Amino acid sequence: MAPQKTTLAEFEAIFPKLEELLVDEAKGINLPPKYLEWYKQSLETNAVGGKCNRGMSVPDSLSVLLDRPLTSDEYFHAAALGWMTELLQAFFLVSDDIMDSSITRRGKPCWYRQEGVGMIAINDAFMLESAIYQLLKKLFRTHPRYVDFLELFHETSYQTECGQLCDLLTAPEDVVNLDNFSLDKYSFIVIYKTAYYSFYLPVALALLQLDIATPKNLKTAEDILIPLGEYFQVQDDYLDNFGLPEHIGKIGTDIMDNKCSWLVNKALAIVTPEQRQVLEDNYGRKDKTKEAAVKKLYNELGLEKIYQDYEEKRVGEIREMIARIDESEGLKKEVFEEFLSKIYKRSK
Ligand code: GPP
Ligand code: MG
Ligand code: MG
Ligand code: MG
Repeated sequence: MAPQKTTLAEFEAIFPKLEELLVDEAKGINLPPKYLEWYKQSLETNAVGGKCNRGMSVPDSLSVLLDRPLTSDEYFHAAALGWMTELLQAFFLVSDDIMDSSITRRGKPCWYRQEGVGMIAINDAFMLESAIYQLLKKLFRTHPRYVDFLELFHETSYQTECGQLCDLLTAPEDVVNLDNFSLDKYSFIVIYKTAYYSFYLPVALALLQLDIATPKNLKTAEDILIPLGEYFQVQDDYLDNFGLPEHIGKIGTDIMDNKCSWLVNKALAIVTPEQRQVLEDNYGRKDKTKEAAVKKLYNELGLEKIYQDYEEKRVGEIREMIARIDESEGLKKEVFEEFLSKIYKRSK
């Protein structure tokens, strides 16, 4: 029998069961009932409502690896791991939106900007992270790879935090220094802040669930998923400027936030001295008119076309890497083909 792909509706249907486990745990320590509601609200607003590509890729990968549809128990456990990935992402995004002074997320005001939330969002972010370990303990305590699951979540968090650190330090609010940016730094930032948790983590989780996370399989997964994740973040940077807020569910802030974005790096590589001066004078300032001047320069430089060429070239290279995969220890090329087809030419 062939593998079966999960739908967002099926995946979302698992969430209430996990939420119940989490709420029971908080009830167990007598968290006042009104505050249980706060916790539920934070879980529902921040973990649910996204595309769930990361989360759904755990059951999808599992089904491809087994080459058949999942039993309901396999699906439940894979979806639970998927939701832990989404909780990790929720923890990151709630925090990231504060650090980036972002306005909207998934078409709504960022959590910290919602009525009555403010800096309580920081504690809510911590609790979203704790929820991962609560669920892991409740559902995987007896799995032979329990310790590896724990280490994987810890390691992935550390990697993402290192990427975020580099992202933030490369983009100070008060000093704009274009010499700080480079494509090498860019690669470090995006591989660590995005690729590990978004791409490597879900596949490593599926491999662990099946207990086929051999060193060789993990290495192969990493060798392909990290470039794939890097490409994904280049898309995110491209869409920050060229995407439609209605599509991406957020308003781009990279120019005003002084970000070491793929676009500014590409611009710096081709600007004339006059154009560089435009960047010097306008990049990284919290001023809509200055932001517009940078956007205009990006158009003049033809960054849209440069991006499209990059996309074609990179996707071709990734396809070649996938074609060379050794499947002898239970890994399947199709796991990676699925990822690639989901993100190729995305507009959101
Ligand atoms: C998103 O990058 C970054 C993360 C999700 C990692 C955050 C890590 C922490 C340790 C908090 P981004 O700021 O470019 O994303 P977006 O454009 O969605 O805000
Ligand atoms: Mg951000
Ligand atoms: Mg950020
Ligand atoms: Mg972005």
